[in-house]
This record gives sequence, structure tokens and C-alpha cells, in this order.
Amino acid sequence: MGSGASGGGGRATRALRLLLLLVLALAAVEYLFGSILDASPLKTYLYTPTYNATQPTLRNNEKALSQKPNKSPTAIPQPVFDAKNQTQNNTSFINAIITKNETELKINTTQYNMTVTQKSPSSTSLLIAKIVEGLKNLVTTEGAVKKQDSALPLCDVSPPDLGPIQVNKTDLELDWVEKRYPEVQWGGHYVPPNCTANHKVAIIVPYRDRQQHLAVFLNHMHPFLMKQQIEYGIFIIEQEGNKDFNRAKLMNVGFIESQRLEAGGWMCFIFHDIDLLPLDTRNMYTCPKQPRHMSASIDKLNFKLPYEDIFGGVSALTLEQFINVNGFSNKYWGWGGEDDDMFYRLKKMNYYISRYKMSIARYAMLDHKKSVPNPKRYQLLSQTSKTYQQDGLSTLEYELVQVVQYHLYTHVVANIDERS
Ligand SMILES: *[C@@H]1O[C@H](CO)[C@@H](O)[C@H](O)[C@H]1NC(C)=O
Ligand SMILES: *[C@@H]1O[C@H](CO)[C@@H](O)[C@H](O)[C@H]1NC(C)=O
Ligand SMILES: *[C@@H]1O[C@H](CO)[C@@H](O)[C@H](O)[C@H]1NC(C)=O
Ligand SMILES: *[C@@H]1O[C@H](CO)[C@@H](O)[C@H](O)[C@H]1NC(C)=O
Ligand SMILES: *[C@@H]1O[C@H](CO)[C@@H](O)[C@H](O)[C@H]1NC(C)=O
Ligand SMILES: *[C@@H]1O[C@H](CO)[C@@H](O)[C@H](O)[C@H]1NC(C)=O
Ligand SMILES: *[C@@H]1O[C@H](CO)[C@@H](O)[C@H](O)[C@H]1NC(C)=O
Ligand SMILES: *[C@@H]1O[C@H](CO)[C@@H](O)[C@H](O)[C@H]1NC(C)=O
Ligand SMILES: CC(=O)N[C@H]1CO[C@H](CO)[C@@H](O)[C@@H]1O
Repeated sequence: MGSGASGGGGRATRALRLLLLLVLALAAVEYLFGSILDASPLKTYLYTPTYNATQPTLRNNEKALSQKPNKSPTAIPQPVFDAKNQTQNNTSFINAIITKNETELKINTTQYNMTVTQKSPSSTSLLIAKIVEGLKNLVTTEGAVKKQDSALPLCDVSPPDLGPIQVNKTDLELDWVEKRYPEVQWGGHYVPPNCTANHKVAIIVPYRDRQQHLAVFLNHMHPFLMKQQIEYGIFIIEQEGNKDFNRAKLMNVGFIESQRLEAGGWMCFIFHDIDLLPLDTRNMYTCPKQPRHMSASIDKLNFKLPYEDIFGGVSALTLEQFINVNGFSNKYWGWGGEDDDMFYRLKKMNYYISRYKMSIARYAMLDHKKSVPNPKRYQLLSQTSKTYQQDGLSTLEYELVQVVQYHLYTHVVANIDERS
């Protein structure tokens, strides 16, 4: 914005701008939540499970009815994304939109143990990304997120009793883990009971074939995160189909879906491999001013940083940072490269990587088979700084297969294969 204009002309422009923002906001709400709202009785299947055991593989076999977005996408102005023109520094407006109608969007979990929504293959995600893209060019101070009135004081900036902790890698039953954390709300959502959290963090975990890790991960992460007195949600994003694992694209899906599900929106995103468990509660799961690489010091790598620019494993990005770099690439199928790709994006946008010191950024890694590296990764990487604007959130397409809220996590299943 930066214009110094004042007086009548300035006010008029401002009013016009606000009007435009309002229109955009309504359109965005429509797109972001249209599928949920329209769906309500017909396309949202509400299950009371026959038994309480958590069952991550539970599926609704019914394939969804098809539904087209009922508004023409052309109605939405789509500002050109210009990497050099990053004057905007505040994306709180996006959250304001998502907050818009909390009462309607809140999934009522008091009545059902499980909420399943399904929708047809659609390109609405593409539209979502486009909208997000458009909004980020509109800097506004008027759109600030309204702080919820709360009688509770803010939580301590540095919560008490933080320090090194043990990890228990023993295989566990999810049922058993579930019973241990009654204070966690349905969907793996936690809000500190005695103070107002300073941070609202979505933990995004790309997932496939790691059921033995899931229980261990949840059993470790919930008490770890609770200790830090943050508000958080855990989202397990599973890839459907037989194509090679695409970690980065799943994280893009997790970004969009977690934001869609959370009425107030998340401000901070931690992208987390399921096989990494933090060993020190001083390793705060929050987003600092610069992107943070969190898993710097891993037991299986002798607690040494493999290379300076590494950004894989566990990393933290603010909403604004993630949008500014256009999310992750969607093109990395198979193991490797996607985290370096993100590093290049961040560098291109003049961010730098921050880290805790090695004595704090410590992680234990769970055992698993080594994955097959993607032979194309170097070639893809060489293109990143030229192509990232055309590869990422702005071009994300996927089929949301289902969303299930279990007690300790929200399970999102998506088919991310490219449609031919
Ligand atoms: C689920 O478990 C709770 C507590 O263990 C029990 O009270 C409830 O009846 C169970 N629900 C069903 C549907 O089995
Ligand atoms: C870049 O931002 C400035 C200030 O907001 C604006 O005047 C200019 O038109 C923008 N340029 C592009 C290419 O968007
Ligand atoms: C954005 O950054 C500019 C310059 O750093 C600053 O003047 C402006 O107040 C900031 N705007 C917001 C909304 O934070
Ligand atoms: C949100 O929805 C509720 C229930 O439909 C309605 O009463 C309320 O006015 C809406 N709030 C806003 C801000 O639109
Ligand atoms: C959720 O459903 C329960 C049971 O029907 C109802 O009592 C409660 O008011 C609902 N909560 C919200 C937020 O709608
Ligand atoms: C964004 O703007 C709001 C309102 O001006 C301000 O309270 C908030 O601190 C800003 N956030 C960032 C990251 O600049
Ligand atoms: C790990 O957890 C299992 C299951 O609760 C328990 O039997 C075992 O003693 C624990 N091991 C350690 C080292 O705490
Ligand atoms: C919140 O306060 C209650 C009552 O003082 C206390 O029992 C409980 O342990 C506190 N919970 C946390 C997470 O600090
Ligand atoms: C954790 C939870 O909400 N469990 C509920 C599952 O459903 C049964 C029956 O509706 C409730 O009694 C449980 O409290």
C-alpha cells in the first residue's frame, strides 16, 4: 500500500479498497467452505462408529457425488504474482476471512465420534490456491484477526519445566494411547486450559504405510506440545493410490485442509516427518520471524547437521512465509529433493533459515525401510528458482478422499495423482 495520500481522495480509495476486500472475502468463504456448507446433510456422512477403537484405515467406500463449484472462477480478480514485488508483510487478512463465520463452520464433535466428509474429484483446490494468491497482494491493516475475548491471561512466553526428555520407541496400541490424553479435543486439537496460547500451530504430517509409527508419534507429541502451552492441531495427511510418495504435495494439501477445518485459521505450520521425535521441550513448536529448520540434530545422523542448507525432516513456516513462497513444489515423486526445493524458494524470497542450537534441536529417528530416491530430483532442483511461481499452491490439484477426526488427530486422505 505504502501510498502517502491523505484527505478525501485517500478516504475514497480506502473505502473502495475495503469494498473490494469484502467482495473478495465473501467469494473466498464461498470457495473455501462451499463444499462443506453445501454438502451438509447430503454429502457429509456422519458416523457413529460401531466401536470406539481408532481405526485409521477406516474408509467410506461410497465414492462421492460429483459437484461443481457453483460460481465461475473468472469472477475473482487474480492479481499477477510478482516475486519482486513482495511489499506485503501481513497476511492476517486471510485468517480474518477464514474466521468469518465460525459458528456455521465448526464441526460439532460433541455429538459424533467421527465426522467424515467426502467430495468428488474437483479443482476447487486450484481455486483456493488462486484466491490465496490473490489475497496476498492485498495488504490491509483493517483485516487484522480479532483476538478472542478471553478471561484467561496469556500463557508464559517460556513455559515452565522445559528441557531434555526421553523417547519411548516401543510399539504401542493406538487405543491405549487414546486413553492417555483425555485433555486433547477431538481431531487432535489442544487448547491450554489455564491460559490463552500465544501460538496457533498446525502440525502437518505426510503419511503412508507407517501405522506402527503413528501411535508412537502421537504418544510422544501430545505431551510434548501440551507442555509448551501452545494451541495446536495434528493433521495426518495420507496419500492414496500406488504412485510414488509425494511428501511435498501432501504438505500442500495439509496446509489447505488444516486451514479449511480450523475456524480461526492457523498462523504457523510445522511440517513433520512421522519418524522424528523431538528430544527437548525447549525446541518450541512455534514460528519465529524467519523459517526454522527444527530437526537439525538427529540421533541416526550422530547429532550432526548433514549440510548447511538442509530444510528437511521437521520445519516451521508462518502462514505468510508459506504463501509467499507458493508452498512446496508438487513435482517431487519419490524420495528426496523437495526440502531443498523449499530452501531455494525461501532463499529466492530473501528469507534465511533459523535453527535452535544443536543441543536443543535434537531428535530421535524411528526405524524404517530406506526409500527409493527420485532420480529426477537434481534436474527439478535446477529449475526451482525459475519455476516456483508456476509450481506450488498456485497449481495444487487433488482429490480429497476423506477427512476423519479421531480423538488424537485429524486424518486427511487425498489422492494427489495427476489427472491426465
Ligand atoms: C466409546 O467409549 C466410551 C468410553 O470408553 C463408551 O462410554 C462409549 O459407550 C463407547 N461408544 C461406543 C459407540 O461404543
Ligand atoms: C508493486 O507494488 C507497488 C506498490 O504496491 C505497485 O505500485 C506496483 O504496481 C506493483 N507492481 C506490480 C508489477 O504488481
Ligand atoms: C509492512 O512493512 C512495511 C515496511 O517494512 C511497514 O512500513 C508497514 O507498516 C508494514 N505493514 C504491516 C501491515 O505490517
Ligand atoms: C454466522 O452464522 C450464524 C448462524 O447462521 C449467524 O447467526 C451469524 O449472523 C453469522 N455470522 C456472520 C458474521 O456472518
Ligand atoms: C453440538 O451437538 C450437541 C448435541 O446435539 C448440542 O447440544 C450442541 O449444542 C452442539 N454444539 C454446537 C456448537 O452446535
Ligand atoms: C499484522 O497486522 C496486524 C494488524 O495491523 C498486527 O497486529 C500483526 O502483528 C501483524 N502481523 C505481522 C506478522 O506483521
Ligand atoms: C515404553 O513404553 C512401554 C509401554 O508403555 C513400557 O512397557 C516400557 O517400559 C517403556 N519403556 C521405557 C524405557 O520407558
Ligand atoms: C490448570 O489448572 C488446574 C487448577 O489449578 C490444574 O489442576 C491443572 O493442572 C492446570 N493445567 C495445566 C495444563 O496447567
Ligand atoms: C472421546 C469421545 O468423544 N468419545 C465418545 C464416543 O461416542 C460415545 C457415544 O456417543 C461417547 O460416549 C464418547 O464420549
